[in-house]
Amino acid sequence: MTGGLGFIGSNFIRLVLAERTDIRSINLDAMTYAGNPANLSDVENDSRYRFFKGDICDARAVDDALSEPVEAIVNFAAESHVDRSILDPEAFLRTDILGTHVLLEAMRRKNVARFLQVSTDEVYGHVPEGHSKEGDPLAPRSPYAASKAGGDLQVLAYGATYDAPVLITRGSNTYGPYQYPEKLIPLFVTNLMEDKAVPLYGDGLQVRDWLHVEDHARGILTVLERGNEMNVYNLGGGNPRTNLELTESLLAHCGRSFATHVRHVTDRAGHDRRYAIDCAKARALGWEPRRDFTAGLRDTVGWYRENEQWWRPLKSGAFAEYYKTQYAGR
Ligand code: NAD
Ligand code: TDX
Repeated sequence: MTGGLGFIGSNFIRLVLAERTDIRSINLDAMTYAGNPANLSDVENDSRYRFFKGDICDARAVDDALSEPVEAIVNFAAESHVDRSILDPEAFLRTDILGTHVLLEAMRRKNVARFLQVSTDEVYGHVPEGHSKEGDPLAPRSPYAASKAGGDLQVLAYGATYDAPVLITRGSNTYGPYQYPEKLIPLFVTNLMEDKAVPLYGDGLQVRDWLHVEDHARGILTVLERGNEMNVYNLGGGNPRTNLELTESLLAHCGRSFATHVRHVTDRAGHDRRYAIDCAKARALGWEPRRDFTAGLRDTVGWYRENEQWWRPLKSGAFAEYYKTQYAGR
């Protein structure tokens, strides 16, 4: 798999090592700012796990990682943060589109039996009402979402043109342990722990559907093992919340008040108001989210409280510079 030092990929590897004793995992990751070896420090010595440092856009690095035969490629590697895609889209086009292409070519060269592309509900764009189904038109509205949609379209085109054994999952907003603290939940929780205000975009009435990372990882594994080729599967948490509601919950967990710890800031450009997906197809494979959102959020806040040594170093250095660029004067 690729991108296994990131948030969802590392949780996926941990799940597979724990629950599929017959599966070996090879992880190709470029170690960008989001790729963190500490995410897998507990399994790095497991003999069923092997790490290759390399870029998915580099065909030679991909071939090195595929020097022994593999049964499947699961592509988690991506530039994944919408706000960064607004500041600097090029890296998104490169990894999320070109990188996907390089992996698809490697799949063909090496006759890999299955290719799963990890995608996102953001490719459907803003959904004013109802729930997006897998066959709905793609209408991405951020450079990130457009790059992911470009990746999805290539994957499906390889399926149609070369009869390639491809699958796609489209997950909703994911939360849980080991999430880089640029995304809403870990950013807000760690800011509150540092006694800093949290930057809420616009009116805070945007709706996101929250999925625990263990449920997301399990959904990807279910589709990998039981999904039908050339099919897309939505994986949603079924926990729609406005950012305002979520912020209130996080403030309560951290014992802070709205008046002192929320800073209203200018809205994100092109900010999608609502995502919502229909997950009947994935449910028909036997998958459903297991984690209750109230308990999942409480446990997640608890994890960041107990793992300061994991997130504190991430918030200094380059992140502090990014934070200034993204939020100062907003
Ligand atoms: P992340 O940013 O935490 O991790 C991305 C990983 O990919 C990092 O380890 C990074 O080093 C690696 N990477 C980046 N560019 C690379 C390249 N060119 N070559 C090799 N490795 C590279 O991302 P995440 O939140 O774990 O997301 C994983 C996947 O799931 C992404 O494809 C994302 O689009 C998708 N997704 C994320 C969410 C979410 O809420 N986080 C929801 C739905 C879908
Ligand atoms: O500082 C913030 N203030 C704020 O109000 C940040 C970082 C976010 N927000 C809002 C924007 C969104 O409406 O919170 C919501 C969630 O924001 P993010 O955590 O940046 O996630 P989002 O933009 O919804 O995208 C996420 O879910 C889909 C992931 O980053 C993507 O990788 C995934 O595909």
